[in-house]
Amino acid sequence: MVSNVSLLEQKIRDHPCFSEQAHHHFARMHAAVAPACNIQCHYCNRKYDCANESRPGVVSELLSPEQAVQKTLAVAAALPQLSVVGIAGPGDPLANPERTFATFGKLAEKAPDLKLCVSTNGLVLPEYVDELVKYNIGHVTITINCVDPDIGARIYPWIFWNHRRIRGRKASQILIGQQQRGLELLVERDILVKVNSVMIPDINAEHLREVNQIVKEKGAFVHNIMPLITDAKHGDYFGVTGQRGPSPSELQALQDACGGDIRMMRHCRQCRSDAIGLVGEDRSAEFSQDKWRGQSVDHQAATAKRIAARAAIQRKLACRTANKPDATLVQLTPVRRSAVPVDARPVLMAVASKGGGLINQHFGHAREFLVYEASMRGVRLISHRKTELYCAGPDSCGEPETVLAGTIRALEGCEAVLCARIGFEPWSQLEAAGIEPNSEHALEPIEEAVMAVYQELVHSGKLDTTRPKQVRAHTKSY
Ligand code: CLF
Ligand code: SF4
Repeated sequence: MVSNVSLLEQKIRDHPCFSEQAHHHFARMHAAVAPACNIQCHYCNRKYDCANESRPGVVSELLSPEQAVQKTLAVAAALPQLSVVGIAGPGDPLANPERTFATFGKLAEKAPDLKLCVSTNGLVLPEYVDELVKYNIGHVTITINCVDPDIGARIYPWIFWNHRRIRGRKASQILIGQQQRGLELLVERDILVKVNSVMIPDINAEHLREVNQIVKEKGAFVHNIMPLITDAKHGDYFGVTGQRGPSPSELQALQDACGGDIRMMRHCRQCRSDAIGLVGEDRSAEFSQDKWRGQSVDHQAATAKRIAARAAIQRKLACRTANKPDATLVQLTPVRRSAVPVDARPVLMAVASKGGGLINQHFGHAREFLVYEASMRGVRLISHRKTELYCAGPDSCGEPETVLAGTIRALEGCEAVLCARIGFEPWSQLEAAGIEPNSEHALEPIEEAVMAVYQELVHSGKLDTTRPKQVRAHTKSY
């Protein structure tokens, strides 16, 4: 008999959003088949993708269900590490039920090895739970920004409900009721639920602790608190009225205050509704219509190849984590622990990685850095920081100072940066900024390398109880 733990393990181990470890290795793709939406969020402009999962200001290519299925099969044949197909926009998938379920129905038939996933604002979720079960949708995301209608009225100007537009507090009251009922029904049917919440300072930031408590009690599996990203250029209400988003330290403090016995997602990239690839990379440009239209795919061969590729990744991970009870928390070894001063302070380190859970990227080629915290408790992923490409090849090398300065700014608060290689110029400038470059752990697994560097820092005496001046000055604003 299969235990509940192993069933859960099977559900999450290759889902890049529900498992932090899986996001280094397994790819997802989004089928952008859902144009309409039934509510209005103050952080949304309908010209762009649904901002409940997507980074604002992104426009995806809308497909018919038939086109989406054809594209998915072509992508799934080209990317054997693909494990999940999600529908997350560009509007709300459940406000477009025919298109959404036609796509899922065909995919379940033609590529039954792929996990199906959907993301919704929750307004009509209770009405579609049976349908989700019917199509074997194992993972659902609900965006829940509040459980108090007075707060909701400041986020949602209206909803479209029973053929009428409803505004203000009443609208939020209906939306909240539907979201909570939808959550309860999904948990009853053993569907894993991720709750997304957009953190909006001075509106719902403090209130999200209560949201966290409630969704945790109701059985949500993971909570993903994302920052509001505003820009007047996006044309949404919050952007135009100057509503600010949270700073990285405000976001981290809230994520740390929540957590407890619910997983907190910290690796979300707010990806576009036609995203393809590992979380953190976007290969959608490689799959434009001319690449997959009319292409014939041998489904059986492609399915067998995917199954074999995913099994090989799982075997590799099993070997790597064989002696570690929790792969996301690499502990100090007991011998080392006894030698470390009990008050050794935590350290943030940036990591350049192309995926695979390894330190395998040149500093100058990184468009984003993963930020890990190493402490006496172990190593954990805190966030990611985006940056401009520092080195774009020989033509641009030599005059990239301003980009490098921007990268160093993006790494504020970090005391080391781990990468596969790094040039002399950035090395010196990072050191001058109080960030220690380190390429000694190239191609090693990230968590082990971060812990090894932490131990070196501790044993070298560099970690007294205070931080170096330059770094401390930076961390105030980060
Ligand atoms: Fe897509 Fe969302 Fe499914 Fe993931 S994304 S529908 S749960 S397969 Fe993942 Fe992208 Fe964050 Fe979403 S990183 S935006 S959480
Ligand atoms: Fe926009 Fe998504 Fe909100 Fe609809 S649910 S208004 S598409 S952000």
